[in-house]
Amino acid sequence: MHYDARLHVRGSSLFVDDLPEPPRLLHAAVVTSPVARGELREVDASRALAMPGVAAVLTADDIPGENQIGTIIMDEELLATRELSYAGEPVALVLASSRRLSRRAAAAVRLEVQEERPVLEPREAFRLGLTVAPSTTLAIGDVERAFGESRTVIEGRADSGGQEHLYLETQAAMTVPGEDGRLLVHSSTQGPSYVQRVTARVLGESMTSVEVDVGRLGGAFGGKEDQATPWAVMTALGARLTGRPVKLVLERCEDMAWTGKRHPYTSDYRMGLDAEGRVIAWEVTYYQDSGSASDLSTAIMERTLFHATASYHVPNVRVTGHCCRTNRPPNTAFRGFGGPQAMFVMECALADAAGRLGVPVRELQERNLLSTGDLLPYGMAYEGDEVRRSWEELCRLYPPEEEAERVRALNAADPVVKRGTALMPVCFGISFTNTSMNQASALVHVYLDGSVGVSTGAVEMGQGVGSKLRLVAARTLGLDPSLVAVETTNTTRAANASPTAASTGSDMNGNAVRMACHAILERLRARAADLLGLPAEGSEAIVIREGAVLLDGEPTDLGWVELVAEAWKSRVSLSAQAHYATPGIHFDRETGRGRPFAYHVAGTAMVTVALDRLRGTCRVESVRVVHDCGESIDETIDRGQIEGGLVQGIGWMTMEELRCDGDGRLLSDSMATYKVPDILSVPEVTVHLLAGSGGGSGVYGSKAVGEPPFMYGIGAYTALLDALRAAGRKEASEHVSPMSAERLLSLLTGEVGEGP
Ligand code: LUZ
Ligand code: MOS
Repeated sequence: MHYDARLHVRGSSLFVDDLPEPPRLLHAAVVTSPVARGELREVDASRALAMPGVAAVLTADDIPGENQIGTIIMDEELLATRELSYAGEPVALVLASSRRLSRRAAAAVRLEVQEERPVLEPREAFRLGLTVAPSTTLAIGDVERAFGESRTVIEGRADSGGQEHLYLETQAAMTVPGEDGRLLVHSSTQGPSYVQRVTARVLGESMTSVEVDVGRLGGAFGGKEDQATPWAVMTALGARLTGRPVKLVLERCEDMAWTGKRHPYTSDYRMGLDAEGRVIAWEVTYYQDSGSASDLSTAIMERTLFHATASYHVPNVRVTGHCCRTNRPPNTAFRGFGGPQAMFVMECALADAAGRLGVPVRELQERNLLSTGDLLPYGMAYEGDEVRRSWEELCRLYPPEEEAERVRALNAADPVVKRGTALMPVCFGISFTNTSMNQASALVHVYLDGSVGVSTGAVEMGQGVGSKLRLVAARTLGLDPSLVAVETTNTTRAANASPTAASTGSDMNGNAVRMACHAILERLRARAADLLGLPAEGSEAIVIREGAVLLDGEPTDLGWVELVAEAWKSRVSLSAQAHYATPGIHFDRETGRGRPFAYHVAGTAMVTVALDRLRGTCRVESVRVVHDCGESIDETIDRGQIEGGLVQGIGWMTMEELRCDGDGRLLSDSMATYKVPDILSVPEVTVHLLAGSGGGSGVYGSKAVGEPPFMYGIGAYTALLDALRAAGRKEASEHVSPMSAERLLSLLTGEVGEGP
């Protein structure tokens, strides 16, 4: 079970804002740009500084080091100097004795700004030559020839909207100065080492003067991979310049308005099919709304290109991605990281093609599913068989013809509610696409009472990585999990760690924990052999199970605690550090060829929806899933990830709609104006774990689970297309998600909606 659940249900888990407040604490508030685009002429803080209790107002001029928070491309200032590029861009930091005073003082800082016309549409940005990086293309086969040989060619456009992360805990950080200039930064971040590095850069100091500690996060979903950093750096800057502790916790509306989201995409596609319905040519141009700075946009576009063919085999592909610079907050990582946007386009095109050919979508899908050995557009062969096996297993459990028949019968009997059903296969590559990031470390201590402390770079954000690491340590050492404690994530115990992201947290950190525990175990077994009077090779026959030391499977007089004490007496180290690097992966960006992923995770969902043709409302009634977890480390946690992911995906596809006004200010900046799935909108979900799959380089044969289930949500969109057909709506050549109630109603009434 999720180890933290005990704490969460009692309200006793500590998040950044729950940490004891040190004396002389200053509360920070951020003054941000009121315009989406413009020039900053002057910052007048005099009225704020005159308020009793206001300690300082800091601007870019106060930064001792580099005013730069970029990760991949160095194009983002911590505090704006002159150019303002989105509404909500940080300009100044106000430090005051209370949270409320900090906000009042921030409102009293006067900015003199020359407003300019913002660019808010990615296609417009591209036309104007505004991009955050050069465009990239991935190609395989001969796409022009394949179009020439195609029997059917369809073309279209598919737009998917952005998505607010809506982590329960908003962005938060607190920095406490220590002795000799050292800073301790508590941050709600997925990437403690990023926070450490950027803090040192901005302060112009060494990384050794910054210690970052992370207990747990109240959710992240990618929104704290990169974008927890600026807020943490601001508290460190404030602490450095005032010598006092500084805390910054964003209000919900601040967080929603100022931080980046899932990238909206607008894409043009062309698909060629042969006479048998095989997709033989696939061409897409993706226009990504990157926002005003690059952030992780280029990495996200890379994952989009890699997932251009989704769960299908297409021999001739040419896909191009443009990362378009708009005057919106820099968009960022979000569960799926560009994969969902790519898969959405593919599923839209298949739905179009099926409509054109007059065959059920599932027939086209099935014909084109990836088989073992099929080449993916980045030159790696698909090595698994779970795409087809999960599809077949789902169809065995829930024959789709029967579901289609059931839906037809219901639709015939009901003039108002029209149901629709769709299958959604998912195939998602596991590893950071940037090969270098696929490394992790663990530090394990066995204490003299036999208990075990585990530190890694993995961040617990609710996903249960801590629980999994605990099970891995217990399993490797042959102990009960109650003996194992997972420590906070701290840059002094796990250095240069990759962010906990890309679904790799348990795989990589788990493997590092396994290696470190194994090293200690080897020493203990050698010591046990000695104590039992065996020759050195005798340790082979020794096993520790449930805290007992077994010889050839038989109990001995030696127990775990005794063995640990004996090892210490003879001065054997009871600690180990291990480093894990995912084996066998590489990618050449010049040629677009390699083996970027350790493996793929696959599964298939059947989604059935009910559409009210008078009200435009829809309900996702059921989702049945066959999903591959490999040999699950913890089935309860994995099922939680599958259910949570697919509900979040359904939200993205059917209700979550970001709106901003014509000046680029976010209108949907609260829970009253931004609709997310709630407990009442959760469908009946049945999850079957696919049996008998291997091939995961996850720890102990398990597979990554965080992101892949998100994309089952796309099935809600295609099921709605099916329901719309039943409601008599003609095919449209443009696809727009989310299929919000407003959009559904405008489609049903034939009026042109406003679009997201
Ligand atoms: N983060 C990242 C990710 O930096 N690289 C990736 O490939 C990735 N994939 C998924 C989620 N986060
Ligand atoms: Mo992520 S989108 O794995 O931070």
